[in-house]
Amino acid sequence: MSQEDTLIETPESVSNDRFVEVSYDDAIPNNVDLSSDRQLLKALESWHPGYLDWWKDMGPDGFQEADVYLRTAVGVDPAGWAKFGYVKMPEYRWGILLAPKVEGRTIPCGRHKGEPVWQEVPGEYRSLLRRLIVIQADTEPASVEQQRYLGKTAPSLYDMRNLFQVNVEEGRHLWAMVYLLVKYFGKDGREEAQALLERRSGQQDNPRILGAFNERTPDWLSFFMFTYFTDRDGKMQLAALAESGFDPLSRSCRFMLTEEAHHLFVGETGVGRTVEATCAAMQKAGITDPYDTEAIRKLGVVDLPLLQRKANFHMSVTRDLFGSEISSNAADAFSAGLKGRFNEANLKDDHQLQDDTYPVMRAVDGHIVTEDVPALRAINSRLLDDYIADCQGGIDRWNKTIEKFGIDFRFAQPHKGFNRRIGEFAGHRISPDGRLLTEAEWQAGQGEWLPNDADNAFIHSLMQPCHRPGEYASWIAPPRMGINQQPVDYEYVKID
Ligand code: BYC
Ligand code: FE
Ligand code: FE
Repeated sequence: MSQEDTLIETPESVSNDRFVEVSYDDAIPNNVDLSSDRQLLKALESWHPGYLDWWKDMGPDGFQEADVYLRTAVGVDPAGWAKFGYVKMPEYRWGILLAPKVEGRTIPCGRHKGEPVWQEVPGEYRSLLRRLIVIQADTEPASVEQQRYLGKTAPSLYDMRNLFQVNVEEGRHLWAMVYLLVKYFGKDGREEAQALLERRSGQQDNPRILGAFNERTPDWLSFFMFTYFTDRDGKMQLAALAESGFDPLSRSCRFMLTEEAHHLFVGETGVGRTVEATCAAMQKAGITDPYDTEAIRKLGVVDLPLLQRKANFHMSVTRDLFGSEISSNAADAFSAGLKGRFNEANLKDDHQLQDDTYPVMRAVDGHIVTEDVPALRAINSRLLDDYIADCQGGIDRWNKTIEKFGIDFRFAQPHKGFNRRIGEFAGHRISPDGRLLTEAEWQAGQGEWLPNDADNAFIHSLMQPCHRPGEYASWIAPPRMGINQQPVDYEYVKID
């Protein structure tokens, strides 16, 4: 059981007397005293129908009328911020919730370090700040669009419920960012809020902004890999934005991180349960060779090398989300105090980085080298390194399961430069073990490193719905415990 799970899935009752009450009588639940700002309320109320239309058009396909056992954020007290109950998704209470204000908070980094945080947008950084918020916002609906067809092939009602939980919360994250745009950025903020409902994941003429959010999430293995690896980019970026000197953004991101933990949990345990089903089936059939693909697939489980290829894909496209390792945009955002580093407050340096350097791995003249570059320009590189380290925990836990079954196989992260399209390694062909390759070597090897056609066809054949309470697909083990202490055979989604 991961820490993320224990952190998150327990609260049932709510006691938030120490916090601003969230009113659920309002159309838009909030703890930002929306009713006292008529202009803002009006702007959000006029955005709301478009949001609901987007949800109906681009949110989960089917199941919109089903009762889903969802948690809804009803406060921001860490000891009890959510309640659980059956909800039809279009009736989910998407609210605007900010973490409590920290009195006396100061800007943690950059040239304004130590000055009081901003409660209004600092004029000189307006467009830089808006761009960061828009990019963050854009990923939220994008992921819902990517995942919209998965309900139909859910391997259990438990998993289906988790999918929908993640989806409604990504919808709430969109609300969280739209609130900032509309409240603090006037007319162009309202225009950006509208554009967020118009871009579409994967659509050629009006795609989502960042690469990974235009990829397909065609099956449940992709979903679990996405929630483990790509939602973890969300965690890292939100943590960096939670350090922002623009206090409303910081408070917004701090509360979003609370919800994010469950998304990561869904990913980690989803992959973990898949690994478990595979190992158990291999053991039962007396198969010890993890590469005996044909025999393993006949058991209706996913061979471990295929899971590694899936992971390789999701890790590499997600690493691209950190932007160029060496970036003046990132230097500007840090120096302006708009975006910090991961764990900024606990880092032992001057938080201004004028004279510091940071080692960055690059491909130079046919070799992969590590060079010291000015730390300010290496902010993205550092966050990427922190991300890669953060990914390892779950991978180690998956490997423990494999080890327990005595199977000779271990998952590993590919080299940082593997399959990259953005940054230092874009345009280079690099193997998972870090060799610079010729185009011909890459073409010959890529079917072993990334999901190939046979893999995709096999996964497709496995994705058969299991929609009766307590039923789990052959390829995934039931969870150890249910949601909010319900049993694993609970009717998490009532389909009729
Ligand atoms: N694809 O200096 P550069 C989440 C663009 S996930 C396409 O290299 P910078 C979630 C870049 O925009 C977290 N374009 O990078 C997870 C720029 O374009 P412009 C999302 C890309 O600016 C799961 C140009 O290349 N939040 O929450 O330092 C489910 C040069 O930029 C890509 C954030 O990302 C790419 N991969 O860093 C649901 C936080 N990478 O301006 C939700 C906010 C770069 O020249 N965003 N470009 O047209 C940021 O902090 C930064 O914008 C980035 C890029 C880290 C994304
Ligand atoms: Fe999110
Ligand atoms: Fe998420």
